[in-house]
Amino acid sequence: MARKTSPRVDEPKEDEVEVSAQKTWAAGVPGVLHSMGPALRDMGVDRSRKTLLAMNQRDGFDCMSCAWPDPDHRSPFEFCENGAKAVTWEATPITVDTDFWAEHPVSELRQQSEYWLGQQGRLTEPVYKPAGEDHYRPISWEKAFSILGGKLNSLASPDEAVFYTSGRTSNEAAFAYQLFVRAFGTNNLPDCSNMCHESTGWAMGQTLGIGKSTISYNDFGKSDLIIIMGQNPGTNHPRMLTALEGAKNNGAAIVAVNPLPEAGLLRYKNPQEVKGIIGNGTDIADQFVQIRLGGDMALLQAVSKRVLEAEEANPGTVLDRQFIQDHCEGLGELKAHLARLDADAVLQSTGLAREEIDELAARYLKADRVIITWAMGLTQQKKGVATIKEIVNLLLLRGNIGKPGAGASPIRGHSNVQGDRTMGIWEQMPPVFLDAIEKEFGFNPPREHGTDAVQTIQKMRDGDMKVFVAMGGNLVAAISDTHAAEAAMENLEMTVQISTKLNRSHTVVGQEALILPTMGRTEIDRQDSGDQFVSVEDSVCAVHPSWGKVEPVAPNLLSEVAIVSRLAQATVGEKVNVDWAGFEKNYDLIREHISHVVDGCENYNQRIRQEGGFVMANGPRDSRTFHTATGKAIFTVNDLEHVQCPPGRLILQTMRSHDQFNTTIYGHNDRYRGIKKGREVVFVNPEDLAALGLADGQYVDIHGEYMDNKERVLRNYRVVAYPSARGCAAAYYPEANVLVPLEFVAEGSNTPVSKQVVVRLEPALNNEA
Ligand SMILES: Nc1nc2c(c(=O)[nH]1)N[C@H]1C(S)=C(S)[C@@H](COP(=O)(O)OP(=O)(O)OC[C@H]3O[C@@H](n4cnc5c(=O)[nH]c(N)nc54)[C@H](O)[C@@H]3O)O[C@H]1N2
Ligand SMILES: Nc1nc2c(c(=O)[nH]1)N[C@H]1C(S)=C(S)[C@@H](COP(=O)(O)OP(=O)(O)OC[C@H]3O[C@@H](n4cnc5c(=O)[nH]c(N)nc54)[C@H](O)[C@@H]3O)O[C@H]1N2
Ligand SMILES: [Mo]
Repeated sequence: MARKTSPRVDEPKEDEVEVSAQKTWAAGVPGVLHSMGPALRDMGVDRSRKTLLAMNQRDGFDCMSCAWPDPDHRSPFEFCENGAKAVTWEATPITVDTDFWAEHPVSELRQQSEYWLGQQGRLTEPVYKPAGEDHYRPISWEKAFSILGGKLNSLASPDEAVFYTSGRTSNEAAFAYQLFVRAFGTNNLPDCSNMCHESTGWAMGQTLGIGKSTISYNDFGKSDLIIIMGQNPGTNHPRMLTALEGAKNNGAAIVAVNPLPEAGLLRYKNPQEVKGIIGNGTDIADQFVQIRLGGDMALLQAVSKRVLEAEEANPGTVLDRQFIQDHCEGLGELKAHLARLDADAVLQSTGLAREEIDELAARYLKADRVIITWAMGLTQQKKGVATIKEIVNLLLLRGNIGKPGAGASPIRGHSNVQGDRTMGIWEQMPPVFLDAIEKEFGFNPPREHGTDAVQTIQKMRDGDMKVFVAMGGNLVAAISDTHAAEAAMENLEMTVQISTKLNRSHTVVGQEALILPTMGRTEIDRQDSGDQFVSVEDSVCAVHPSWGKVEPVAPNLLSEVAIVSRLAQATVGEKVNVDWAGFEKNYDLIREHISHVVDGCENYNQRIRQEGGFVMANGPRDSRTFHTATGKAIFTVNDLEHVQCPPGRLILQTMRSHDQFNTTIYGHNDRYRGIKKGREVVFVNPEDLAALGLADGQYVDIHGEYMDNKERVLRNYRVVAYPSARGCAAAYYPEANVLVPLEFVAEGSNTPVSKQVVVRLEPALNNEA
């Protein structure tokens, strides 16, 4: 198929980066214009209208950019600038044509940037790279499945294969995929969640009995105080700003805890309201707590301690004693532990003044209904699990779980990462789930835990893995320690990517490699029984259908469900009693099985068809029921640990710019932070620069420092003087993954510690002033 338009790859040169003052507000008219521009340019009016106006509507598709929930009353423009970018990126009519593969050897593609790869357009046909060759070549679907099925069946053990999932995959595709993988015989089902909210899952699971948000969308409007920790909603969950503005209008106070003064946290101009268009917008944060990287655990302990002291001063007036008595355990231990909290260690760890902590505590004490939200700033910390347990401690003290306007709310990343987990994409699914599979399908799934993302790379490195299959995503770029991860991938016999577009993981390959192109969520999914919808679960456990709206970009594309169904037939065939072919014909059949297997999804086919779908049951939220070992919510004791940063070093976080979706680079600007035409920048506080003898605009090499003493370095980064917390620097992910050691993981969740890398900046070798 010929390309409809040639790709536009306007990549800036390294030294073109322009830096201007950071913005103090987010969205507003420029947000809307920025969102429509690329869509109209790349897709034309008709495709833009069909996609943008169908986003997040009841009969449309679920936006694939993030897992932010939808309000009951939706605006006709229920999308944001970054959602529009995600849709434009997927629904582009530009395609990779057949000649492309002969023109570009894999070794050449490997030298290209993520941006360039994404700009080549949508993948349209299966391609195969045989061992010993440097080119992919187009092949038929039948051939592709027979190569992969044959390879999988030739392995000495099913555990020599690993099946990764990224979080865009629908519930239907995810359920079918994990079923196939378990029927094949392994629990090696790592996912992007391992690098994302895994710390949340563990912390909330152990203390509240469920790893999901305990609020629903409408709770934002009922809250007195919303504390946003380690999250940049202006860029990563822009529609959250509308909910925050609504909460403010209802009288809520908002506190932002972040080392960076992120634009969306400070001020918001709602593009859907007149005052957002012509006025100054709404001030969002009432208090900005500029914390040091990794200081949140100390802050939360200090606030809880103040709450307990207030109770001691005025017994019976501060704690929710009834709630604690009926529903919680462990308060005595927490009290004893916090009594010993070292106030100096808190100040050192947080970098805050005592008064700032007092102010936050006073706000917490004044509020009857408190929500705490968080994202990667907390989960990707060495003490991420413990920090989130401290959020639970603080909320439990005043009964802020399971009442209107209150709760613990992790804000998920990928649009269906939560649903994928619900459907069984996890290397450690509990026995009840595996029992239900056995009962439904009559085969005994493996019981031994599989490997998570980090363990997967380690096993590849050690030669214990042979085949890697990815349902979406870009693991080699997303995981820590890029060079180690690349070497591990290249150590494999076969790598397989099921994807919409090219990325780095298609270029760092095993001896043999396959690319299986798939349809995206925007596209009409026609099967034998008619047009199919799929379903997804958002951050607050609402499950709803998603209908594709535009013609698939190429006739030869298969849906994710179809790919899984055919791969299963080619691999496990009749060995298990599953109607794989039927799955592809009618997704209702998959949903019927989901009803029987997945707890909380009873009558799935019927409930998903109700207006707006349905909300998954949630013990803490609905009835203050806690499915922990003891049936109680648990106060936990967590030993404070301070991030150690030797003199002359900085702690570096790796984060997203405004122009990217994870490893997908839409462009080279980071509008709110004042960066244009470049990503190779490192943000440093001006006083730190002075102390280090460095200057704004200077080029430096960033050296990672870790106890293994391996050289990890990013060369030639432009220093940007930026009002970050003292001692804390920032650079963009995925590039900065080069600096994050594979073995440096969060305690208890094995998530790479992407927000706490000790680095040394040195004047760039090849660019000295
Ligand atoms: N447009 C767009 N939307 C996205 C994504 C995207 O890439 N682009 N990615 C999606 C995914 S998968 C995810 S998981 C989410 C990610 O959403 P975020 O978690 O907002 O993503 P990050 O850019 O990693 O931002 C982390 C934020 O935490 C702060 N932070 C870092 N370390 C600390 C710390 O120690 N303490 C505190 N209090 N704050 C800290 C940073 O300054 C930054 O504001 O977004 C989702 N939505
Ligand atoms: N240093 C550092 N590392 C991080 C993070 C960080 O903050 N710092 N964040 C971590 C987080 S939170 C996450 S979630 C991971 C993300 O890790 P991944 O989920 O693995 O990465 P993505 O970049 O989201 O994957 C993008 C690719 O998915 C494919 N794709 C897009 N849509 C579809 C679809 O509908 N179907 C299929 N089959 N494929 C599709 C496209 O080929 C695209 O190139 O990265 C993690 N890595
Ligand atoms: Mo994520």
